[in-house]
Amino acid sequence: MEKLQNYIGGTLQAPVGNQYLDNYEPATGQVYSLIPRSDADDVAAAVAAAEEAFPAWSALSNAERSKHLMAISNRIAERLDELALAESRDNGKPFKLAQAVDIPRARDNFAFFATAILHQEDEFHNMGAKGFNYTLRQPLGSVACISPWNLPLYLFSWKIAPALASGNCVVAKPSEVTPYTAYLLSQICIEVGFPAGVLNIVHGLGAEAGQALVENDTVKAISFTGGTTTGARIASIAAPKFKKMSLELGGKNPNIIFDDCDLERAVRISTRAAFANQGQICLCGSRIFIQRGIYEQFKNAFLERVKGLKVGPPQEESSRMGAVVSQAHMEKILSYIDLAKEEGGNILHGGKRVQMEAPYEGGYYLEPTVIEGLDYTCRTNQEEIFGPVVTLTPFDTEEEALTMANSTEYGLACTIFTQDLNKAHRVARDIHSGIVWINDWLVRDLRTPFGGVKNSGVGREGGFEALKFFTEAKNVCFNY
Ligand code: TXE
Repeated sequence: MEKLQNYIGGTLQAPVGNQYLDNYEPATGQVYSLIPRSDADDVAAAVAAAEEAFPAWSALSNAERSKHLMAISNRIAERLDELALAESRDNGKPFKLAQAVDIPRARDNFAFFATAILHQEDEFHNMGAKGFNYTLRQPLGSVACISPWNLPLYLFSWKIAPALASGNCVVAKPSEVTPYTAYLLSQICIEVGFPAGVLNIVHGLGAEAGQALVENDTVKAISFTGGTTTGARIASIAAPKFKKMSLELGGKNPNIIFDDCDLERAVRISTRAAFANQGQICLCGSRIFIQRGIYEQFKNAFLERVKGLKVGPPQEESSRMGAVVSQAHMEKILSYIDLAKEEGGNILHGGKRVQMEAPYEGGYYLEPTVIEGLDYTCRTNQEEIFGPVVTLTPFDTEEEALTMANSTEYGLACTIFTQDLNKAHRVARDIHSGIVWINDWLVRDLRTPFGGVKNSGVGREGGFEALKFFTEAKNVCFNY
């Protein structure tokens, strides 16, 4: 069986302890490769390699660093279909989705930050006759990038690219649930002659390799995306060490449908927002609030559309939804569906595992699930399920919609459907979230700030926000 390897100091290496973990294919439930079970020794070797590479990498001009990053981007483009197939196999998402979204986005992440640094300007504060100040933004040194399983290469590269572009060396840990495309990225780095030690990729469990990386005193910053509980744990270790932290955590995003909306559009986009990637996107609109006057109309049209979402093997052209990422995650989602029933919810559609025929009979397939009749304060409506489960809740007034929408501990994203310009911007202003879409969902402009409020995290990724995170500002004051 294929054994993945760590990428340290420019070479592919077995873990020091020679231990491996099983890597499952969600579509079949079978183990298909082995992942290094790295420990603190592997992390120490990766950090040492990063430290050694840092002086030369940080001394390069932006234009030179840009060329190295563009080489990675171009090679991702050349291997796009192969990477998409690997992502689909590793994660369970439809191949078409990985081909249209995940891998193009990974390519674009490298290209975006490779070119962003060509346009960077530094701040200058003039004091007139007295003198002036200028700000140097200097790279931090070795930084950690820890990413989750839902959008594997997409989120991995979203962190790595700005860290490298701004002159840092990186030790990155992909999710142990979906390590494969990170492994292919290490091959790509070797193919394009990326400088040794600048990017290091260490595989393994969060509690072992991940935590060793967070605890490592040489690592200056941590960029993390994952669960809120994990984020809190990482913060408790890193904060006393005064490391910089960017934490992108969970969401329980409201999708507010006003009765003056374009209904066809609201239904179409809400379906995608609820079930894209089997509902495993932190931005998914999992709580749909519908103004009472159009509740039945929306519900019927939505259900009609959801019935058309074919669940099937990820590589089949007709599959709109593939498998969820793991058996444990499937069981967690099913337990939430049971909880919803206990809480008095009425399952309008779905609610069960989908049994496929061989060779997919062991795969982790779930029906898209629509639930109504729950109070907005119940656990089903407050906790992140992170699967193909959505609730429908009626509301009467704008004020009530805001109260319900803002009631969770999360505050990542919100979607608003209305044709009333004033109302749209008023709700956008008053909603507690870092991201708002009006009459759309998951439209991404890589220059915009990305992140959440409350328990959805701290810090912002994207554009110059990310480049600022990965640098330290130093003010130089000069007196004539
Ligand atoms: O994430 P974890 P999991 C949510 C979602 C999901 C839940 C748990 O609700 O059901 O989180 O998912 C690494 N020190 N999201 O268990 O554990 C880990 O190895 C350092 C939302 O997969 O947070 C992986 O690389 N690192 C989310 C990464 O952290 C640690 C996307 C994320 O794993 C660590 C994914 C530790 N102590 C899940 N423990 C989103 N916001 O998009 C784990 N890791």
